[in-house]
Amino acid sequence: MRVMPASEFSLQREVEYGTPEQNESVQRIIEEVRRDGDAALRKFAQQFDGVKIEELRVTQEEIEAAYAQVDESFLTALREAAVNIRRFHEKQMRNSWMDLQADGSILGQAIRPLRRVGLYVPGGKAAYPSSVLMNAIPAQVAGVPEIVMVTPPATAGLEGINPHILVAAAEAGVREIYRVGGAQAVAALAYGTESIPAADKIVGPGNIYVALAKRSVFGAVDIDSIAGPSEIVVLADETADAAYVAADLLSQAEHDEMASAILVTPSRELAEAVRLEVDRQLSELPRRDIAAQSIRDYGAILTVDSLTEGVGVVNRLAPEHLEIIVREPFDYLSRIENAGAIFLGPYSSEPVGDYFAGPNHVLPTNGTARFSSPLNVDDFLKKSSVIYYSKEALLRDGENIITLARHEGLDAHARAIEIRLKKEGDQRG
Ligand code: HSO
Ligand code: ZN
Repeated sequence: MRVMPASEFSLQREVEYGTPEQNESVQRIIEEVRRDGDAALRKFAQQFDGVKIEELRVTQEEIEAAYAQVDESFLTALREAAVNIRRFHEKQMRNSWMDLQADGSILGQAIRPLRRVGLYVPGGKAAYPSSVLMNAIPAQVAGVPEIVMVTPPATAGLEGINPHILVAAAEAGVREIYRVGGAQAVAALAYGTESIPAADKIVGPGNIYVALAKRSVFGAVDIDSIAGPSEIVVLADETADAAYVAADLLSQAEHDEMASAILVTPSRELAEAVRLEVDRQLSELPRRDIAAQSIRDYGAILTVDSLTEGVGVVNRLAPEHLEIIVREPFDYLSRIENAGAIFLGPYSSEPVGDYFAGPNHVLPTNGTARFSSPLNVDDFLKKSSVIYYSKEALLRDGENIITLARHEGLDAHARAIEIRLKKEGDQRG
């Protein structure tokens, strides 16, 4: 792992917009699904997944069979995680509000859940039950009545859908599951087919085809942000345990070859100890090929003169995950401006947040923590403004409204107010 002064480092990361061929093929798939509906979904399942599909919807019996295939310990852990995730997201719930003014007017905001949300779950090795919980539970807490899941008909190395994914979906309250993946699944959720009614929003990670399809249907439906490779920055001082720091860096590096794991520290001793530890621990990892490449291409140990300088580096990197392992971690919290999730102290290892603590693990990547937030209940709510004007208020404000409307050359606007002022004014006077 390279060690260098932070001032010499810059993280070069490109947003993936796909090749022209990939974009073209996604457009073609979307158009075909719009035109041929279910028939197109069956055709693409045959073509891309090598599966002949009879029934698109996963049956209740299949979900029950999935329960029989997962370990008791998995189910227990999953359920406890779900409780924590639900409890955390319930804190985010907001209520409609109405404000009664002295003149009898009422202004407010009506908050409503989205009606139907589609959750994409990828089919490859990255079919994570934890991500099913993280995407579905906030929607459920928001009160979304229809949460549906789509996932490719065969999960890497398995005949059908990974039973752990089916169980996670059922535990998160997803009652409608379809075996369809790729760009065709996104198109089905956006525009609807005979068997799959259209949704209002599509969330969840996927490969480049899924990402391009989501970008393309955005506008017809809402989408979540498009996740880039995982990132972790550890800000640590000499009190940190090098083995812990190395282990946490590797926990993200193993996600994929383009994941980025960075240590920022004023301690030369820690820098050197972590460098050695990363190499030692890497050799023991089952996913060492992925992790090693990630560490080589996107990993770094950045030395700084002080923790204050380190905080500046962190804010510039705006990492998805930040761990602060220093003597007094809370002293630094208020100075962190850009980070998706902040883990404080030696026991808040990132996997605690990935799986269990309760906060969402769908987080802004690629520097977008500068302006966006973790997936949350608000992502599944929308607001309507509520306006009730009393007669008194209209008589008071009418002239101002007319002035602004005439200024914009919108006479019909002005008259809509005038007609009322005239009638109500006459009655009054
Ligand atoms: N760290 C990943 C989420 C995840 N980790 C899922 C394990 N499973 C992205 O934040
Ligand atoms: Zn992770």
